Amino acid sequence: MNTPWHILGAGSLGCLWATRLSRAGLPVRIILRNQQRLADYRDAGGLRLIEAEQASLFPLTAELPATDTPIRRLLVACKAYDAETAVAEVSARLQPGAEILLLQNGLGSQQAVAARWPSCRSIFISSTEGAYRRKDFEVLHAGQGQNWLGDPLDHNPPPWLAELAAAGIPCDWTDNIEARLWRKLALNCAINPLTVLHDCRNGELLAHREQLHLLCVELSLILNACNQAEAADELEAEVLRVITATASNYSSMHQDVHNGRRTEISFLLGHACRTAQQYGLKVSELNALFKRLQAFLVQHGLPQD
Ligand code: NAD
Ligand code: KPL
Repeated sequence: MNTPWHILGAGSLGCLWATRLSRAGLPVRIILRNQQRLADYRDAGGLRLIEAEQASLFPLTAELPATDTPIRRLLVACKAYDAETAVAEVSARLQPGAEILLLQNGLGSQQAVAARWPSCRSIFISSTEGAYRRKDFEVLHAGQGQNWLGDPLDHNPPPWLAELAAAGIPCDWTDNIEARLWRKLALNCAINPLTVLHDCRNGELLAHREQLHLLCVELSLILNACNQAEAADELEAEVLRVITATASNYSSMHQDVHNGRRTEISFLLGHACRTAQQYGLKVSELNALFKRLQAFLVQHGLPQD
């Protein structure tokens, strides 16, 4: 019998993973926050995945955090600010040596989970796939991408990696997952806050080249200081490339703010500024950007962390 995949967080990426794993014949159980969400899920009849305009329904088993089924493999698909609390709610069910896969953007939440549950194996994931919820329990697969998986403490890939590929989940193992996460964090720090403050699409940032340059210089300083020289390589050129390739898109942070949703700022720009402080680095552009963004969020009735 295959080890069941427990999916914690039935949002965009959680649904995208759960439905593809189930379609491949693997046992999947989704964990919903409370009785109300469970009742809503039962009314919906399952998870719906929309791909190439085709909708498919997956009536997966759903359960509450407090049930007593043991967990050997847990995919945490919550936002970074919810991840540690969500894992805590199911921690009594985690078996010794259980695997915790962490799908969060940014940095900080993965390290918090890995440090708090050291008897589990924490696997970090950096994802460039795109999905969004059309309504509760209905997800649209909007962008092809890649999932990089890695474990900073153990470079051996897990034996089930091929299961993911067979389920149509694009994935690769990396010995340096932190470099991948740092690189994405740096791109997000250079692009996302400016799109919020200028209320613009990614492409319009090309009018702010000097500011982008200064941010990339400071981000590279941070990356080099914390041994992530690989992630600093040609950072500014990649920022400009991403801005051009996604010119007509709104960044994910812009979309969050526009829709009145909490951002993951603490795990992106906040993490970069805290790291600079730890290393005694002077990063006045990043600090000023962080303060302006926090003030903007407060003015718009959103949490500043
Ligand atoms: P989402 O908001 O769509 O889904 C998160 C889900 O977690 C929600 O359904 C929420 O109710 C649930 N949740 C929160 N706390 C919970 C708890 N205690 N118990 C059970 N469920 C709980 O988020 P998302 O867009 O899927 O993003 C997840 C992570 O993946 C984020 O860090 C995001 O930045 C990253 N990411 C998302 C995408 C994307 O296209 N959506 C792409 C790349 C990376
Ligand atoms: O990942 C992104 C986002 O919008 O969050 C990109 C497109 C790279 C912009 O930072």
